[in-house]
Amino acid sequence: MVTKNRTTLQEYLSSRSREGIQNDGLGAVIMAIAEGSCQVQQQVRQAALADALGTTGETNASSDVVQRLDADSSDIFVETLSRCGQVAAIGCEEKEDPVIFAGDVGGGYIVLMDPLDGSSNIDVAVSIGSIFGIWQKKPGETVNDDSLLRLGSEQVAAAYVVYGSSTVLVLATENNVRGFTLDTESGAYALTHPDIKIPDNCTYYSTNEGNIKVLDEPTKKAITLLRDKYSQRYVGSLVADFHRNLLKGGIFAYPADQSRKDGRLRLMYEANPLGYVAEQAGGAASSGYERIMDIVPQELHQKTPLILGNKDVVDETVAVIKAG
Ligand code: FBP
Repeated sequence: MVTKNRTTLQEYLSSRSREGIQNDGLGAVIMAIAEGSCQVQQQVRQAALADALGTTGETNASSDVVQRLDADSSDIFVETLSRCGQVAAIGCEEKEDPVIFAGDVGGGYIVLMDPLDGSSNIDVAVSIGSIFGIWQKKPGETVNDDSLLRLGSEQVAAAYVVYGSSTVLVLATENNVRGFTLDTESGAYALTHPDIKIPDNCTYYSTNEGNIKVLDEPTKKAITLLRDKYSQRYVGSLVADFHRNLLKGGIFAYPADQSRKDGRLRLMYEANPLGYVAEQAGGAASSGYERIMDIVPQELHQKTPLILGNKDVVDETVAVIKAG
């Protein structure tokens, strides 16, 4: 078993709660995410064989067509998170309304999730992922729909999973980002990336160049500057593009454009969690106008432009956009 000499995710979380760094409840939420992702990665890898590809024929709150695996992944994570007994509410890309666990069923955490990110890549065997933002319920709070509209800066943890050539779970807590790779033999996640810091040098820029024709002039100028300085990589799955750039140095940009004034990506379960990971790893996340973590949310499924990655390059890009 390749995990033999490695710390497993469970061992890592147990040691943190033993050291009093983090309470057990958060550890249980992370393990519920890990358990769900094991089921999802299995479904993703077997989907064509099980005739589980294709769409449900429905659209979600963002008017995206829901893939069958989107819906299955959502059900899987809602089940594992509710069963862990530590979650008070879940906000999900594929569900119009929050799932709220009242009374003693509900625990102390609020989870916002994109259960399967990169929908356009699901049927073509390209890397996809799952994204989670984790907030702590306010003391004595009776959770309702508004309880999910929290500032990104109030997150206590964030995590994402990449289903690529390997399955990797990245967990961020305050000033601490680690990566765990799934050992498909033992079914356990093992520590493979002990202390992730975004490299000083930016190597890649990731953006859909096909949108350049619908960008305003300042944003077009900003993207052109990135093109002149860095090598392009764009998978079309936010998680996969972000993960590469986090490990190798890079910037991801999905700015606003003429038809999408708020961009394409969602604040609560895409921009906030990955922005939190980026910041804990020494990077930055902006809408092009303000820090993502400072955006006061109005709606569960609201969108935001997103510029994410090496801090100095994010700041430069934002300065060009703001300069008008
Ligand atoms: P979902 O798949 O979760 O809806 O996420 C949106 C997304 O697929 C991102 O993963 C990706 O970065 C972006 O849209 C790709 O958009 P486009 O196809 O316009 O480049």
